[in-house]
Amino acid sequence: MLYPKMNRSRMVFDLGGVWDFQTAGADSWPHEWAQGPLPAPMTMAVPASYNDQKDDVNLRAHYGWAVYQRTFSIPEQVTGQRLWLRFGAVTHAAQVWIDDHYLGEHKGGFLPFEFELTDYTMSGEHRLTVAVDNRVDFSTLPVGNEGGVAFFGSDNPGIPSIELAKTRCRPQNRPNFDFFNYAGITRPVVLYTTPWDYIKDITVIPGVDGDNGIVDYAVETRGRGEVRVTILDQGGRAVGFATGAKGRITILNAKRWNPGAPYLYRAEVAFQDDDLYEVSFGIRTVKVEGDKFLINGRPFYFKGFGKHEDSFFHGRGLDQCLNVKDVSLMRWLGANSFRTSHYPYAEEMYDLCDREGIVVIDEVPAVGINAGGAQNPYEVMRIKGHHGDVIRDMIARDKNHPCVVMWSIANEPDTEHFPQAAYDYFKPLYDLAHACDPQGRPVTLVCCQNDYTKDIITRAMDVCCVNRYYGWYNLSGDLDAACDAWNTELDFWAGTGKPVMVTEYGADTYPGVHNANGEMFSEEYQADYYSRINAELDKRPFFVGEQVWNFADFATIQGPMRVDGNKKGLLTRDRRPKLAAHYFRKRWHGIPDFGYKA
Ligand code: GCB
Repeated sequence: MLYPKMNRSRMVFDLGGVWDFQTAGADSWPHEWAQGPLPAPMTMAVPASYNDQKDDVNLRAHYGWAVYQRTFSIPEQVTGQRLWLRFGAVTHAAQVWIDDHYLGEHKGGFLPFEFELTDYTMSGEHRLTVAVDNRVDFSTLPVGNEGGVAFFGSDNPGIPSIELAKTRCRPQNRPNFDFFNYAGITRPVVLYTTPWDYIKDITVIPGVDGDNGIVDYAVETRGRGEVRVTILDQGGRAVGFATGAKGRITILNAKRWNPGAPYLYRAEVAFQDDDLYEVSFGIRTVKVEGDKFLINGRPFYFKGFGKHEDSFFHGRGLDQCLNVKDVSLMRWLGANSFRTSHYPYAEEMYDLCDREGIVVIDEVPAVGINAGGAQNPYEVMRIKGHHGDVIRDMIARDKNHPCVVMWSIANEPDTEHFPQAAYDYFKPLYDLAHACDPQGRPVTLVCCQNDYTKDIITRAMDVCCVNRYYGWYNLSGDLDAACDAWNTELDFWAGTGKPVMVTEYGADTYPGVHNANGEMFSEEYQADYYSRINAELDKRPFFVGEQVWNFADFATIQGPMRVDGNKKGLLTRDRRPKLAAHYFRKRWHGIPDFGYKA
């Protein structure tokens, strides 16, 4: 799906601002609210998560539907054009009405969707109503626990007072994942126009032929007519041209897009004399060869993070200033990459990473496919169809970004207790991801700390990505034992002949806690933990990357496992470096992007 852009054939109108908002019931919302102004609205900023915008525990812990509303009028200049209403993301499900017309619904909280409004472009004021459902359960991605009953902490089954109290708890979301379940209209809402006959999609497949760049392209249009494609370099000079909806263009002596040294070309697509759209792309290749991860034919080493879209007040709402700051901090740290744990991020972030040369592992919101071995998640969870949809939609959205070098189809599913079921579930999704990607990027699944000898799906991926907490959740506080465990496990992965990387390892660290003995939760422990483990990872030639957990501290549900959120950040939630950030800064500036393990 193309990102809305303004140019001489298209207009974009931002519907962001302060909307009316009202919470509704757990299972439904009164549809008559769409027929007029909300009965008792409060103000709410869009885009942003709603949870932290007011000082109200009922809003933070709200379970179920909430309704947003605003009015707008459509400028007369759009007459004769098609008009579209597009949402960057609404978490987790949305029902949309314009005036008295129901436009439709969308499931999934992290990908864009749109409706054509052309038939409703009459003059006067329009009322837009967006109902939002934040509930997660066995049918959603990310996965929540069934029932929506509040009870956090260790379960003590059988104690009468607790059992009785549980039945009286008010319903709450029980996410099966470790980040706060922020919800709302979290990304931009826009109206945009296209001409009647218009460009629907553009696919760019870069390649190389010696010093030259090859651009295979495909343009999907509505209506018939001529397609003309001009390639512009960064200085705006035309360096290639073709006509036709599909074709190949050669760029002589093309400059490569490289991590840390990006170069972007633009494909300017014209359709008849009507529509125009410009897409940025980079000339770069990505390939797994043996146990190496190659970008532009050279062995790349991932230095970076698992991240979250998470910040004070905004929750998971788009914050461009924060994104720019985060990328700046990545460079300050000498990092070159991150994973969009645990959901596709806002499109604006990928544009930024294209421009800044930051490498991205792009992940679908498939987190929580794990019932701790008690149940077979592949039987009890009703997610397979939706899982395929989010893979398809994420790749369709992000396929042209040079920053994206790999797709992650899940985080920490159960691959140990039901290994064959996991294989049967994920192998078709792995094949689907490959089939969807015109650029043929590698595909992975990020595996949980478990009995890796039983897991048969992780080793079937193009890159084996492992999340490991030796020295934290296991062998807690004993770094000798943690290094020992890592080495035993690395001997196992060496036998797969594949590239292996760590996509999560870390230690909760409360900023300001210091300890001469380097004990857990202190800043010293976090720094020692990483320096000891990295020394072991460095010895393994097939080990292609280290992504720490996490870039910054982030919000989670309250419970006895978390002190004001997850504190495994190298940075605090307000982006101040902990001791370990200084350790990594020194380390990563000394590790080249390419050839570290050559
Ligand atoms: C994990 C999860 C991540 C958690 C992290 C932790 O394995 O993938 O979502 O936040 O561990 O800190 O426990």
